[in-house]
Amino acid sequence: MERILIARRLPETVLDAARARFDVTMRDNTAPMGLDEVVDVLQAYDGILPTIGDAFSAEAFRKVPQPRTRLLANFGVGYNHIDVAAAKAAGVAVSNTPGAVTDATADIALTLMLMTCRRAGEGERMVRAGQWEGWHPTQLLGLHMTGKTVGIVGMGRIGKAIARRAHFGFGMEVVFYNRSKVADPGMPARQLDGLHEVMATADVVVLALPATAETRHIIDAKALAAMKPTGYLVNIARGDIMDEAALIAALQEGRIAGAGLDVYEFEPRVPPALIALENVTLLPHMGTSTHEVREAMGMMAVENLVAFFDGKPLPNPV
Ligand code: 8YV
Repeated sequence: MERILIARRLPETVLDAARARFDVTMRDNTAPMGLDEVVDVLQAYDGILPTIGDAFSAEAFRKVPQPRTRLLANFGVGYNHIDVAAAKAAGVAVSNTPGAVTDATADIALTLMLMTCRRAGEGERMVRAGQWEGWHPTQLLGLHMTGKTVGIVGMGRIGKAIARRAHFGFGMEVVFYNRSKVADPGMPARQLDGLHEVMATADVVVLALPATAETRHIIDAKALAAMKPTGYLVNIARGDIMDEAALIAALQEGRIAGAGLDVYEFEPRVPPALIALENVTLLPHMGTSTHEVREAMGMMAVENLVAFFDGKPLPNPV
């Protein structure tokens, strides 16, 4: 029976499914695995179900060029904590959990859009602080999303799901940037040529790109400078696609209206400068945090492990 490491506590149904087929060790620790631990586990387990932050870097594979591990069945669609080329060179396959995360992540994008445009965080803080002195017509006025333009950066599964919600739910016009041509966005939407064109056209820009070497800091000072001063930025993807220092500067100088963030460049470190800003909504990476979705992600990762060790094709290869 293959030895499998599950890198965090997962829902019981997922653990049961894994235990029915494998010799499972569950790592009961919420912190990511650092380099030393990764080096150890690559030598000790046939399969690993890792997740965000676990350091499966090129350095780890340099230290363990012939690992016992043959599959990293990642829990999550994003796998920027795994150096896939280095893993493959060491004979380690990688899978992820697309599809399972799409709707919940799109929902968090809409949550952040609404919370930020409608100043819901500010309002809640006011009530909790006992500072609400009663309704008046010019209190906490925000942006009416209905009829405005949303600019989606990265029109993959999640980008399309956000666009659908924004268009059909809020009557928003959709423009988007995507590296390759998107033949069927699934709703009325205009693909613009350049990233900066989307940043400049949208009232609300939503980042839905994977983190890769090419997308690192794609949202830099120049991209932010293209935005309308009344524009809002929402990031539900990965923190390092955005130059966080440049975003903070743009917010502090009032060059954009606000931001809604679920992810951070140096997660879980959230810069005090962001926390100090009223016009920013800050969530602790909650894109997929529902019972159903975490269960579905876990089941998908386990299905990849089972298929792989049964000698079948990986359902979700990376
Ligand atoms: C996960 C995510 O919860 O799927 C992803 O890429 O960002 C989140 O939904 C987290 O990354 C665990 O891997």
